[in-house]
Amino acid sequence: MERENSMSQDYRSMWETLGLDLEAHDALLGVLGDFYRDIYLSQKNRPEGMGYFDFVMSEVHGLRIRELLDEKAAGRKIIGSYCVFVPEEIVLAGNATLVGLCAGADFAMEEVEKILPRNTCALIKSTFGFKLGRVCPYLEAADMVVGENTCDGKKKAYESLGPLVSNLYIMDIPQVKSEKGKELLRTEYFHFKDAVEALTGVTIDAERLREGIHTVNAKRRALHRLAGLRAADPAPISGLDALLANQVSFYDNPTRFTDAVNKICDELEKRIAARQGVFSEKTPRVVISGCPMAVPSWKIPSIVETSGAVIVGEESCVGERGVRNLTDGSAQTLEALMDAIVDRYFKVDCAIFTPNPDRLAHIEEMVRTYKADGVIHYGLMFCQPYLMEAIPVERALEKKNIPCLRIDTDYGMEDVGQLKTRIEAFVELIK
Ligand code: BJ8
Repeated sequence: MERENSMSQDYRSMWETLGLDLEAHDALLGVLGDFYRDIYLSQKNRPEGMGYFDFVMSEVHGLRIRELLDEKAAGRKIIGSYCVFVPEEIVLAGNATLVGLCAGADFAMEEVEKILPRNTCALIKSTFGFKLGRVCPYLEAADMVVGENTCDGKKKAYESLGPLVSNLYIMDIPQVKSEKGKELLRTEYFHFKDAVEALTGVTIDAERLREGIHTVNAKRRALHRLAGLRAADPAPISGLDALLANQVSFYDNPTRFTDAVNKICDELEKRIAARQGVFSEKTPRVVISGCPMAVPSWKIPSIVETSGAVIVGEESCVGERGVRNLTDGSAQTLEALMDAIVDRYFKVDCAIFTPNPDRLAHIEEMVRTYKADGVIHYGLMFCQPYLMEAIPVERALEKKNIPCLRIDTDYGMEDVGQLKTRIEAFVELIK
């Protein structure tokens, strides 16, 4: 107990040094803790390996921040990002650590709406809320924050974020999958490499980059393994827990994370062999597709999995869209390895691309692979790319007799009752 007290005291002074608003931060952690207990810890039959992720979440603003500050003290730099187009391979090769900064909760909304229009998507608003409310230790610890020109909302919002942070780096992202588009991505990734080198003072050579590729590939392979095991019926892990693993991948030390995921996969393989699941066999199976779900946006998965269905895959940047392809690390030269990175990221089928047929093909492939009975399309209100794409996605799926439910929502809780009714009806339909 004494040790716990001194530890939390230690964290408080750490948060204070980072410039956090302690009172607001306490309130945030309080709400988060309750939310986590109600949604996560109340689940039945969880794999034991989830204990690791519970621990990481309980220390997400504590021990992990302490580790990052220790890394900084030892000369390493921290880079924050809002998008899976920021290549972690390059960051690691430059002796820096990448952390995800997207947030999945409303905070300081009154302040946010003085800077951004009300009809901005919840993810962008949340980014500003965490900055204006001074409650995100990751953002405050970052030596560089990377904003990317993806959707209109983000790219214009970064113009307003610039004056609020001292270290914003903007990366341009193509919108068309053409040769010209690929050339733009290549140019931008070389610029980014230069910027990382300037920040860290480390020259990125082929060997360092190959090592970075190796580390990130191992992490993605572990997540592929986890995803593959979810094809089993009964499902050996809940969608909520699998989502949590994907969310933690944005914060945790990559090598330690890879080990934890592989460990849980070992356990899941045993569960599958013993036909043991978190839900009974023949529980209706759902793929979630759409906008990324950053911590703690657990509203939809929690409703789905308390309405008689299990989520077996996420077509999302916090999920398969973000991790699905590996980077070829076999080349010898720095140029060729950089090209391999460009090739890998150019396949990310974000809805900001026009046209974007690969995403639809991937959703259908996931339905087949994970033997899903239907798709729930998750769109954040005012997110034009995903809401626009939701309509052709729904039509194409229905043509193939794959039921699809389109949900437009935000981070608020006002629509929970209505969503539950719609999701329960959908689960009845796909049974
Ligand atoms: S690669 S999905 S992480 S841009 S929800 S802010 S799109 S208005 S998050 Fe994304 Fe990169 Fe694409 Fe993935 Fe805009 Fe939509 Fe908001 Fe969004």
